[in-house]
Amino acid sequence: MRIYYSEDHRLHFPQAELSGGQFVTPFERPSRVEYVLTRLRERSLTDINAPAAVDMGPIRTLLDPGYLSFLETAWDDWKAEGMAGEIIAANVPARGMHMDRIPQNIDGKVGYYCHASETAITRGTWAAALSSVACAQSAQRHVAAGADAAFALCRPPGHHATADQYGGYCFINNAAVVAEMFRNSGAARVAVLDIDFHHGNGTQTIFYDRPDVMFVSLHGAPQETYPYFIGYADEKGAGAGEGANLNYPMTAGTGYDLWAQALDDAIARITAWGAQALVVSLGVDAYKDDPISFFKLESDDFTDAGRRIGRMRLPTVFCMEGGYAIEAVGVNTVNVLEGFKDA
Ligand code: SP5
Ligand code: ZN
Repeated sequence: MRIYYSEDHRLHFPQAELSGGQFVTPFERPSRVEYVLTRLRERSLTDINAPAAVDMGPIRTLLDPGYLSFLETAWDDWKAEGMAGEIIAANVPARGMHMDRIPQNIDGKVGYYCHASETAITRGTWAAALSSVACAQSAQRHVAAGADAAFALCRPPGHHATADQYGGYCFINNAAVVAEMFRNSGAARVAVLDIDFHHGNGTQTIFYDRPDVMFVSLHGAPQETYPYFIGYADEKGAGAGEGANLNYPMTAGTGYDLWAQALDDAIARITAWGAQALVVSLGVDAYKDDPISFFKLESDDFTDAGRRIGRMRLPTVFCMEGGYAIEAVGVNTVNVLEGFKDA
């Protein structure tokens, strides 16, 4: 399986994440992908390529122009305002306030364009986010040209980013861009299967009213975990998109038996719907030892999950999302890919 990877992910390395009332080293850190690379090489998956230049076309189609220009200049604007530290959102539009008036001040803009203050922006964040989506785009082109599958080793991840908000360690929604590109390259129906522990709120929101892209997510129940305010089972899509959104929220302690039942149901629904291409938001934070999650998957379970996904026999792009049990991220991620190949 071909892999796309850019060293430019290292340009995004915030020093601080607000967690439990303390600033900690972010869970989403550069070493995560080093473990994936090491494991890929150990397993002789060495077709690792730098991505082609980013194509802003599908990104501009999908995302808000004001949001994109905010991301591009946020660091310079923040520094120009005399801020000493990294960009962290402190003020957000809340109930009773204006949700649609964009402040001129950078501190206000940050609140407008952010949905979760654990995520900091630094000098290299924009460049890293572009390199991440470039990997996803190159993977999509490879599959659209006839390959069975490709793996985009994206960092930063993407599935929490909406058309106009960052958060959850995500800035540009890589999986959504891949889905859009599959539509443009001739797939009438594209499914996004999100197996990251967290609900893919960004991807869901971007495609919520679209009948041509189905979004399906297995995740921790919103009553119990981030992103808290979205990811319920009764979110089924809107308007023409009604029926093309499917959530499987699961409670703390969920193990592979229940999780795999949800996966099988998700796969059956995607197949019945008639998807012609598949995007997998591949987070491995459903792992039992993940420090910020509460499912109980074992490393071998990821191989089995990959096998089940592979049996769909769809052209597939895997986009790396979360996974924070750092040493196990490599094994668990590559297990999914190997299970897929062996299906
Ligand atoms: C891509 C992805 O997996 N994003 C996840 C974003 C999670 N944001 C909330 C993090 C909460 C961390 N606080 C955990 C305290 C651990 N005891
Ligand atoms: Zn996650």
